[in-house]
Amino acid sequence: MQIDRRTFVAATAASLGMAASPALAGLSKPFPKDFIWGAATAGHQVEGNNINADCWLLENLKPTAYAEPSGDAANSFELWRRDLDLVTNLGLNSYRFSLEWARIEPEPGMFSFAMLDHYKAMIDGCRAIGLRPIVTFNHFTTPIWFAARGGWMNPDAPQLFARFCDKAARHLAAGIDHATTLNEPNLAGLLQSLLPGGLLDADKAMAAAAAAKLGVPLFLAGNAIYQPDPAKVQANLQAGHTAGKAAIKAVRGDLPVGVSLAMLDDQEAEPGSLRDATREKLYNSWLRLARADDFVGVQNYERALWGRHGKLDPPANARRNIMGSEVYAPSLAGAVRYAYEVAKVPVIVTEHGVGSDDDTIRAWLIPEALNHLKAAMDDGVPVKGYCHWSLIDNFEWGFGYKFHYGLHTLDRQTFERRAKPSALVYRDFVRANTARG
Ligand code: IFM
Repeated sequence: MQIDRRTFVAATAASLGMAASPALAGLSKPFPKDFIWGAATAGHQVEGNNINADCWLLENLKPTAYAEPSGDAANSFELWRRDLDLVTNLGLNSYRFSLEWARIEPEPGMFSFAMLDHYKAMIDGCRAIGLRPIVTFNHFTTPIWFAARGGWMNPDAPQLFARFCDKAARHLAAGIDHATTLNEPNLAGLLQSLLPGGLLDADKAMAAAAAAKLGVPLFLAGNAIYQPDPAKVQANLQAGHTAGKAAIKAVRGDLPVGVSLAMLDDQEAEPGSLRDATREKLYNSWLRLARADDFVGVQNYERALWGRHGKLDPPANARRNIMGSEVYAPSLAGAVRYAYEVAKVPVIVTEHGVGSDDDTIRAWLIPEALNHLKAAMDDGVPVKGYCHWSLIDNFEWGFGYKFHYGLHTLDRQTFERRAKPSALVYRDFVRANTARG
């Protein structure tokens, strides 16, 4: 029996318990054929046994602010080929992953060729099956020795990071498609308005325990929420981005380099709201810095409604993520539009997704958000790609394995990955809405 595409789409949607949406039926003007369609992970969250990293030490400390240690994670250090297959099975053309600085430089100035070769194999492995590797040079975690020298509070931090970028780029840059230096370096400020109270104190106590254990004045992890001098950390991260990018560019000038920023879709809920002041505080200096980059990475998960005195509650009927925050499909496009307005360089969505045990929310969100993203592109915003966070359920930092962002489930004992229905929705959207030929 022959079925036409509309019937097929409706049948697929019905099998997923959804009505066929215009998103699945195909956009009138498709995404460009060279659009980057990807899924993302980060080393510490999926590799497992990242024992020289700051987070590993903190996860296994008393007191710790972590719900549980990362342990084996998804064992992607061994099983990365399986991960690449998951990406291609969805019909995507890109994989975003990160280098683990602590593996490559486990002691200051001691660089491991074996570990560089590991990441080279991943990059070559992507290329061999037609995937464009988007490589994050640093996704939060730093080596224990770096954190024990004060982390990003250390005035030497930018140069230490640039030295790592230089070594990594010499080994790896040839095969990389797009590189980002840092992941969400603006996050600490943002987290203070997003995370449950009490976490800041727990983070501070944990850092103090780590410093005492190592006999150093300050232990500051790459993902520390509590920072003794946030302005100094921001200045060093910005200098680190600039120096790291220069080091990568010195090796391969034509490699597109950017930085990935955590961005809400900030909306003005009433006149005189704190929206613009918040944008100034959380993103603008980074977005201005990104004007000198090849692209800016945008990572969006929610919107924020700003009133005169602070953030307002989401509407009562809002869909919610596992943290209780609103899941608002147009938020991605809103954040992307603002990033472009200030940075004025092309955008790559390096992360977008939802933390939820209810996969129907993810299945709803993906096509809806992508339709809004396409509308922004049709309005002239240059968006080069979209990477969904995350390829698989993984170690969600302080929340451990309780929070699920994956397109695939993860069995933590067998390491089996299984596609969720939302993964198929993403696959079908890409298939139906990308120009061919
Ligand atoms: O898991 C994180 C990722 O490491 C950075 N961006 C947000 C994700 C979901 O919280």
